[in-house]
Amino acid sequence: MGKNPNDRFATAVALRDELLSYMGERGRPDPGAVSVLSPDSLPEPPPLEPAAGQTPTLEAPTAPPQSSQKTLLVEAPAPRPKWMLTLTAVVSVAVIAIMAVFVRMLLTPPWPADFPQTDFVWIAPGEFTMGSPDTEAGREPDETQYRVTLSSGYWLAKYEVTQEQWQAVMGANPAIFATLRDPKLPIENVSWDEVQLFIKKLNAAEGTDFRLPTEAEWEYGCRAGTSAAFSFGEGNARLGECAWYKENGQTLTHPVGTKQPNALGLYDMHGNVKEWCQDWAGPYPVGPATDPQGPETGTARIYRGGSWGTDGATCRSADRSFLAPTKQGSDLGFRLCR
Ligand SMILES: [Ca+2]
Ligand SMILES: [Ca+2]
Repeated sequence: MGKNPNDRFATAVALRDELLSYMGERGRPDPGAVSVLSPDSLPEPPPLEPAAGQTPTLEAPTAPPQSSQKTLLVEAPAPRPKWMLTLTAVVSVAVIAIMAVFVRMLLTPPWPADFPQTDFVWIAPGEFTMGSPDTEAGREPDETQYRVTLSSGYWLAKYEVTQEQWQAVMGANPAIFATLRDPKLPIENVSWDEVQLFIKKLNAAEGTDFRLPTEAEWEYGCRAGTSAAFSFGEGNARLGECAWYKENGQTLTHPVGTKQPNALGLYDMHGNVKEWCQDWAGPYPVGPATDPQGPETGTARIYRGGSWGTDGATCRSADRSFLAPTKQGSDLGFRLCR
């Protein structure tokens, strides 16, 4: 009599397992030799024939390889998840961006990349008589002379700050004469308070210490060692060569540096636009002073030098004027100091 069907099935399974085990041993490469095999030289895996009536079993793709390097070489790597590809792309872009910023920092000139280069003149420490003598034509009572010592040297800009420089820092051009579309025109129509914002922003971007000159620093630079009404001498005879003022200004600003400079190489100290200084307005000290800064407080700030709209007398080295720090004018700008 035949065996119980269950017993026969069990026997068949045992035989199959033994066969599979045997074939597995034969087909498995010697672990010691695997490392020198190239994928081409690897033997084909032995075919596994399912036993009759059995459904072939498939290993789950994520099951860890049984032996090894052979499996690693033959199997295609599992595709990376999408999130990993996205993360890789994001990290790559970030790294490139950081490198670009770093390279830009290395190549950046001392001004912002789009800030036109400007020049400064070194003014050495020294002494001078500030104000004007009673005999000077056009003088006013607030110009009482006194002796000033400037104990430190400083850099004073050769030119008035231009519209393009203001635009580069502030992103806008508020000048009344912006309509003339010449970037070398001096900036005007900016209040003392707005000038402070410009300087603060420029210094924050550049790590510099630009500021407005004090009134004493301005006059010392304007005089360039002279004591006459103008840096080129007395009288208005040469004023037209050295300044844009009421007689030649045509009621407009003009590109900076287009008249003769003074002996220090400073342009437009007389005329073109008036120039804000640091000091609050007030009377001069009585007696000599070192590094005068003006009154500690006040309601108006000093400006100097006359403009395209003023007469010659207002362009004198000693002339003083003042205005509330919130006010602007189409003939009022500034130059930088540091
Ligand atoms: Ca000027
Ligand atoms: Ca005056």
